[in-house]
Amino acid sequence: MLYSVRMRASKQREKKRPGSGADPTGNGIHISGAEGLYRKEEIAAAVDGCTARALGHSRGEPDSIFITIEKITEAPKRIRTLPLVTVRNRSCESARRLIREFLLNISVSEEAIRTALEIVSEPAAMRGAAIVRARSGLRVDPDYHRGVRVSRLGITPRAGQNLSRELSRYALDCDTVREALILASKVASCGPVIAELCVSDDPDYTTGYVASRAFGYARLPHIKRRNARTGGRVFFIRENAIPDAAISYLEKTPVMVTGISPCHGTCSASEIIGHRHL
Ligand code: WAQ
Ligand code: MG
Repeated sequence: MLYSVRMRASKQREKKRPGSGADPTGNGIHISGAEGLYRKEEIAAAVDGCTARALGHSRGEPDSIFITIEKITEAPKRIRTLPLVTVRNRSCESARRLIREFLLNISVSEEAIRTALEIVSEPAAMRGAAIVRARSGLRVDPDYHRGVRVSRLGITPRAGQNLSRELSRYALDCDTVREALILASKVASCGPVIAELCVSDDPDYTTGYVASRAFGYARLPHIKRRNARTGGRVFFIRENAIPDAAISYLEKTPVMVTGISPCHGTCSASEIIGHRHL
């Protein structure tokens, strides 16, 4: 039997003026979140890990930490991670160009890319992701302040060990990379999703990624400037997809990573795009 353990930590606005600024929902400013699927005997350690993370976060000290533990009755869908690669990039300006290059190549429109870049350039208040139609660029998730939170995802201990081994070849075996790759792999396993763009909301984490089934998980260094409080995630869905079906899958369907695809070092964008599926 598996349990979903998820955490969200938030703080109230510092200068309180009701109804103004970055906290229109009254739910507080998002600090950090986490989710995983665990066996019963793993829950205590998972909760400890969530608490430590919430209390030690670079976005600030939370006023409240919510940890939710739910029994999962459905057998999780088993997936592999996306192949991982790092894109050669030296500046924020060229990162934008590379994002466009990747996304245009898989038929995400200029319009949709513009919408997405605006979303991830906002000071991050969302704790979830925006869903944007890949041609019209229309944003379709129902709650703009919250976004859609991908949940009920995990990795088996064995696959976790294999992933650590792969990532450590490139000195990338840390929670941030592991969790982002697991999340992106669930998102990519959602049929209507064509691609994802992610910029961390952590002020000191400047690497983001573009991901898709076509070219895998492509890490982009210098996707934002150091100390910027911007960040966010955007999932591009097929123009005619039904958003509710995708949202329900992303939020509710349990997905477990049971296999690891190869990880690669640094490559140029054209090498990655030219070798679709790596
Ligand atoms: N579901 C949907 N959106 C989420 C989730 C989730 N479970 N968790 C975070 N987000 C959104 C939310 O808007 C955050 O503001 C934004 O993503 C960034 O979240 O290979 O650290 O946890 O070096 O700050 C990517 C690169 C790091 C890792 C991503 O994201 C690498 C990261 P963060
Ligand atoms: Mg963060």
